[in-house]
Amino acid sequence: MLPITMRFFTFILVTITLFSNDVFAEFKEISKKEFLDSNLKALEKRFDQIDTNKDQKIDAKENEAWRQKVIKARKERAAAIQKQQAEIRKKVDINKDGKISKEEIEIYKKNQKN
Ligand SMILES: [Ca+2]
Ligand SMILES: [Ca+2]
Repeated sequence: MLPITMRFFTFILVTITLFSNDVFAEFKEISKKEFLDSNLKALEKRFDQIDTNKDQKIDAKENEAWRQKVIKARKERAAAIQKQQAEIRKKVDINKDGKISKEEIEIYKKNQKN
C-alpha cells in the first residue's frame, strides 16, 4: 500500500472513532472529587457486572467470564471497524481496480465536504 493511502485510512479511522464516541463532547472542567466519584461509580458498576451471583466477591469463574466477554467485545469492535473501512474503501475505489489512487482520494474528500 502507498503511504498516502495508509495516511488516508488512518484519517478515516480517526474520523470514524471521533464520530462514534463523543471524545470531544463539550468538556468544561472536573474537580478531583468529581473525577474520583464518577470513576468510583463506574468501577462499582463494573464490579456489579462481573459479580454475576451478587455475593460481593469476584471469583475466578466470574473473572474469566468477564475476561472472555471483554475479548469478545474487542473482537466485535475490531470487526465492525474493519467492515466500515472496507465499505469506505469500496466507495473510494471508483474504478473498482482494488487500488486507491490519489485522485480517488481527492474525489472522495471533495464529496465528503459537499
Ligand atoms: Ca461473585
Ligand atoms: Ca481505484
